[in-house]
Amino acid sequence: MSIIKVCYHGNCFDGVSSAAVFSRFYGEKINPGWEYVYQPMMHRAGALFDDDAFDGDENAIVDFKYSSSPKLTWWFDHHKSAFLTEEDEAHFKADRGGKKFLDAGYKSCTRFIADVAEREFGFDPTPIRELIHRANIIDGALYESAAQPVEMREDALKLALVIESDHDQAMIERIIRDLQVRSLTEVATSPWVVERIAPLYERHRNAIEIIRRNARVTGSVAFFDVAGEDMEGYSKFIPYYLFPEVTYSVSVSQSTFRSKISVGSNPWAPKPRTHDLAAICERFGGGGHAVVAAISLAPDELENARRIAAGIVDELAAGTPTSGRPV
Ligand SMILES: [Mn+2]
Repeated sequence: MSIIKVCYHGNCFDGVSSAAVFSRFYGEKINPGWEYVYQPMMHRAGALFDDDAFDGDENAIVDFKYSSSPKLTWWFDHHKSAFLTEEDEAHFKADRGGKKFLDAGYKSCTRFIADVAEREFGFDPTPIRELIHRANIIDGALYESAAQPVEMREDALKLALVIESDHDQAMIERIIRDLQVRSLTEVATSPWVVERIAPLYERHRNAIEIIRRNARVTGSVAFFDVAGEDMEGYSKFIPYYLFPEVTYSVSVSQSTFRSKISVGSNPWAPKPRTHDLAAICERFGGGGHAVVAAISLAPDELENARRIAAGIVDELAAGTPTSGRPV
């Protein structure tokens, strides 16, 4: 049987939803009956794609950076920093295959895929509208308040918690497959999802306390260094729940595969954002969206990460936006 390999942004609700929507579209409109193989992609220092990532008969990347590999068949992304290099960007712009798509104006890659598939390939997204709508709210941070994602009362948000912090790849794949054929609520309330929630929710409550203890506010910036704490995949809205007056948050964290600087902006801030956070992070090899971005360094580069984070805190706290050009 032929294989469609789907590489998606791992531990991300939009990445998982994108994989589900792409798969449903692919099975209905492109190659029915092909076998799906899924691989999560994570941002890290250096090369993002291993040679063996594109080992399907066709290969797709959704909600993640571009690759100029000749083996890549499909690509959908909505990130402002979609390319690792200028060569990759030129390669994409020269492509005339009609299967690679970028639009940084979209709040979620999930909706982007659904819209392109409907417009260009006659795909009917009606049965998965709820998923598309939810992914747009979650990835676009279109919540009423910071309390909504942090207090996590809705089933879809509990499913997002599982997707963002559980590392059981077989279970995440089951979610991707189920989201193609069952309603979001049904998937979110499946016993095999529900049983994962309690320990992750406990960890989430703990993350709130760790951030409360470690954060210091400078002007309109909340900064916290949580290297050494078990904090991978913590909710990016926690700082705005704790410090609703800030405009930005900057943090340093560390895991087995990276030291990470996260830079975000408060969607409910009394003082609006004035800086392009993707441009700031691109200066240090990172990227993302204007409203939220990150830099990944090697795991042993923690001190360097701390230095970069301190510089970004100063820049954001000073208030005047600087250019996105390298300094
Ligand atoms: Mn996304």
